[in-house]
Parts: sequence; structure tokens; C-alpha cells
Amino acid sequence: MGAADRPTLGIGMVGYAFMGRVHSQAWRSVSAFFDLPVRPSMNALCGRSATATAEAADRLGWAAVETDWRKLVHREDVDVVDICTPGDSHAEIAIAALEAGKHVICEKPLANTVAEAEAMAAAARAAAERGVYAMVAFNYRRVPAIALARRWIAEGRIGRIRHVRAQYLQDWIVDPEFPLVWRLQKDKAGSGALGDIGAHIIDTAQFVTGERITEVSGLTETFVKERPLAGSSSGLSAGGGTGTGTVTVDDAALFIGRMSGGALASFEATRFATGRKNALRLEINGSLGSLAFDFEAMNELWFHDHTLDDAEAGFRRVLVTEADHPYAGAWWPPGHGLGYEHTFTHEVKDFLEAIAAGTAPEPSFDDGLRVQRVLGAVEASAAQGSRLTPVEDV
Ligand code: SOE
Repeated sequence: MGAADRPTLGIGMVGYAFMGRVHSQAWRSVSAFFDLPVRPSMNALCGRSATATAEAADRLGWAAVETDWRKLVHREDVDVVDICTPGDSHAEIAIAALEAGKHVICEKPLANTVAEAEAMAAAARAAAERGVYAMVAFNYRRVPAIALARRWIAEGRIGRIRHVRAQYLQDWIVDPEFPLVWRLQKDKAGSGALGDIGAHIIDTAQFVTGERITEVSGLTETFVKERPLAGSSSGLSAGGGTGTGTVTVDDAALFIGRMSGGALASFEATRFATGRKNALRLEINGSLGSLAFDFEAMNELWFHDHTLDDAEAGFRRVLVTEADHPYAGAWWPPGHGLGYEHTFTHEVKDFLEAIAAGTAPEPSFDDGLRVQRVLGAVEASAAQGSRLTPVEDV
């Protein structure tokens, strides 16, 4: 069967900002690089402003435009609804789409609250009984080096896990004059660095280790409490408007915890790490060795084999671009490397393959709910304000 003869799946996407652009790129390119049983067809894009949505559809490659997501989820030519909106609309759109019989892929964090995530996970379980599937878009699972780390841990290469050390460091709001964009508003985003980027390291740590976070103790801080209102914004850049408003989310979140296999874990998510742009870092120490990763050098995985002689052991860099490394073979010759966008292409590839096979794609909404429960527990712990024991000065 030639690529053109494959059955098509009509995609309808809601939102066209940063995530909408990168998802569009993934839908547009996936069939060119992966041999898939179905072909995505970018049938409709939905946004509130007719003019801006039409302009985005034209630029990003969508065939039609809707301005009401309710219409989008009921379109006959839409089989998959891709949700790229802020968290405050995820639950409503996802549940309506699943009830309308559409498969759903939804940006992270799954929702703004645990209650919403529970309702979404319940809707996804009910839909799965009818062969309709849902996935939460934790794209970093699809970094080849992260997928390789999971494979090696599952094979026992680093033995019993003792430590999980995870960080997600950015610096895009260090300037106190940076405007109050939606990611800094609790009613839109649910939480700040915690939900936006902390959610990624929670999911990545659980994915890579195959273990769950079972208990946490957290600390959050909002360093800049008032900011200029946003006049305009696009992705992570924004221009100031008139007046100021209150930041209602955390700028940084730290927590420690325990993994289900007994490891001790530490997590740090911040938008105030000057000089760090998108440093999702993970180090796992096991009884037989360690693995380390930093998204700012995303084609590399560092491996220390502790079974070697001390004289020979030490971290060595594995360039994760070989044909038999996860996803890498579909792209360029060894050493030529992949970037951020490819993680989304891999995500929709896995999603389309699962849908075509009639199996549930991963990460599921239950996985999204798992992350949401960790976020909720960190917030509850931070709000208690009692877990810090004061240290007396000399
Ligand atoms: C902003 O912090 C952001 O775009 C996140 O929302 C994404 O999930 C992350 O991949 C990059 O940073």
C-alpha cells in the first residue's frame, strides 16, 4: 500500500500558539519520516479570533477554521482532537471530545486541578471501552536519550535505583518587567513552574524508572509578586500593557520524595535559573551504575558503569543518534542530531500507531492524573508551611 492509499485520520486542533505551532509541525512532518498505518490530515484549526485563526491555519497548514471548539469536536472530518490551550479549558474540551467519539491528545499538565484530572481520566476510561483513546502530551518521553535511559534501566543496567535527581531550569521571567502572561495566572495555568515544567520532570522520572513517586515534601516561592499586565504575548515572549497585576502562581518549586522502589528523589522546577533556558536534567544513581541527561544537550546520554574497575569507570557520553536508538533511525545519519520539535513528531507517531492498532496510547490520562496528584501533594505540602525546621543562628 502506498502512503497515499493509507486510511486518513482527520485532526482538529484547538490553539495555535507555542504548543499549537510545534504540534502542527509534528502532524505535518510525521508521515514523511515514519511509515505509518494511517495518515493524519490537518483538517481544522480552532481559535477564538476568526482572522488570527485563519492566518495561523494558512501559515501552519490547516485546511479549515473554527472559532467554537464545540463545533470542532462535532465535525465529521475530525477523528482526533488535539488540545493546545491553557489548562483551564483542557477538561471541558477533552471530555466533550471523548463523548463525541473523538480520540484526544491533550497538552500537559493534564488539568488545573486533581478533581478535573480525575474527571478526565474517568472519561478516558469510559471512552476506551468504545475504542476511543486519549493521551497526555508529555513530549520529553520521546527524546531518544530519555527513551534509551528507560530501556537500559528496564534491562537492569544500573541495578537497583537509589537516587532520582531531577531539575527543570528556565530563566524567561527573571526580569520583573516581564508581563503577567497566562502562564503566571493560577486561574488559567493551575500553577506556575510546578505544573508547567515540574510536571515534565515528575512524568519523566516516573517513566524512566518505571516507578511511582509515593510521598513528597514541597516548598514553593513567588519571587516577583506584581508584574506589568500583558499587552501582547506569543509563546514565551510578551509585550507590556498598562497597569500591573498580581502573580498568582509559584515562580519556583522544590520537593523531595520517595519512589515506589525505595529510592530517594529530589525535584526542582524554576523559571529563575539565570542562564538556563530549557535545562531538563535527570540523574539516576543505581547500585550498578548511573545515567545522566540534560535537555540542553539532548542528543547525549551519560552512563557510568559501576561494575567496571575504578581505574576504568567514570561517566562516558553516548551519542544517541544511532539507527537502533529509539526513534533516531527515522531521521539523519549518526551524529547529525535531533531537536525539540522531533519529540512531538515522535509523540504523534506513537499516538497514531496506537490508534491504528486499537490500543491505548501512552502516557494515558491515568498517567496525567498520577502527575496531577503529585503536583497536588506538593502544593498541599508547601501550603502547610510547617515542614521547614528553623535553624538557629550562632
Ligand atoms: C514554558 O515553560 C514551556 O514552553 C513549557 O510550557 C513546555 O511544556 C516546555 O516543554 C518548555 O517550556
